[in-house]
Amino acid sequence: MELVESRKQVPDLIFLPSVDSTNLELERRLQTGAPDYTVLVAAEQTAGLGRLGRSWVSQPGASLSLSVLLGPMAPEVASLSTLLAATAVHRALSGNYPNAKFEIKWPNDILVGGKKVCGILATLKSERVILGIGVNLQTQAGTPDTATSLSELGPTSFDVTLAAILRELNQLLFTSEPAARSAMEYLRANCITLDSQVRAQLPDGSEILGLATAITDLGLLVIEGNETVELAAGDVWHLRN
Ligand code: BT5
Repeated sequence: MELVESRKQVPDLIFLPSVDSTNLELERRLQTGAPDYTVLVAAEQTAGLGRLGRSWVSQPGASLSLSVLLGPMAPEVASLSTLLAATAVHRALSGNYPNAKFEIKWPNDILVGGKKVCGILATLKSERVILGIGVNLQTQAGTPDTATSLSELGPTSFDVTLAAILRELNQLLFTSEPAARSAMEYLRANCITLDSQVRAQLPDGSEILGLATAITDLGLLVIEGNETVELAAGDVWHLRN
C-alpha cells in the first residue's frame, strides 16, 4: 500500500500487510532498538489484542490497525495516553465525517450511533507506552453487535483515515502543555461517560454503581455512588436511566 497522505505525516512509517498484532510487533521491535515515535501500521491482524486478554477483530481490507511507540513516561501518565489518543482519533474522524456525531466512551472507545468504531489499547513496556489504535473501516464478520464501521457513514479510505489520525497525534504529541490541557477539555466535552449513570468494575473485582461526575487531569474517572472512587482503568457500563 502506498499511503501517500499518511507518509506526509510520518514519512518513515512501517506498513505490514499482515501481522499478529501491531502492539506485539512494536514490542518486539522495541526490544531490538526501535526508536521512540516509531509508527507501525497493518492492514490485517491475525491475533489483534483488546484489553484484559480480549481479542480485537481486524480483517484485511476492512480494518486499520496502528501502533505508536511513545517515549519514556511515568505509569500515571501512561493511562492518560489512552485518553489523549481517543481525543486525537475523535478529532480525526469528526473531521473526515463532519455529519456524524462521534463520542468517546471512557477510557478507550470511540462510538458512533452508540456503537464502537474504534478501540484503543495502551501497553507499558520498559517505561515506554505502546499506543495501539484499531479502526473499523468496513463491517467485519466476527465482531459483536456493539460494533460499527466507517462504511456506515460514507466512503472509507485506509490512507485518508490513517493520515487524519497521524496528523492529530502529531499535534498532540509534539506540542506544548496548553495543547494537552485543551485536549482534556475536548475530551470532557465529547465523553458520553461523563454525567452518565454507570456500573464499573474496580481493580479488586468489586463493582460500584454511581454517577460519573468528572475526569481528572490525570484521566481518572470519578464515580460517585455509595462511596466516591477515582478509577484509573477498567470496564465501565453505561446504565439506561
Ligand atoms: C479494545 O479492547 O477496544 C482495544 C482494541 C485495540 C485494538 C488495537 S489495533 C492496533 C493495536 N494492536 C493490537 O493488537 N491491538 C491494538 P476492549 O475494550 O477490551 O474491547 C475488546 C472487545 O471489543 C472484544 O471483547 C469484543 O467484544 C469487541 N470487539 C472485538 N473486535 C472488535 C471490532 N473490530 N470492533 C468493535 N468491537 C470489537
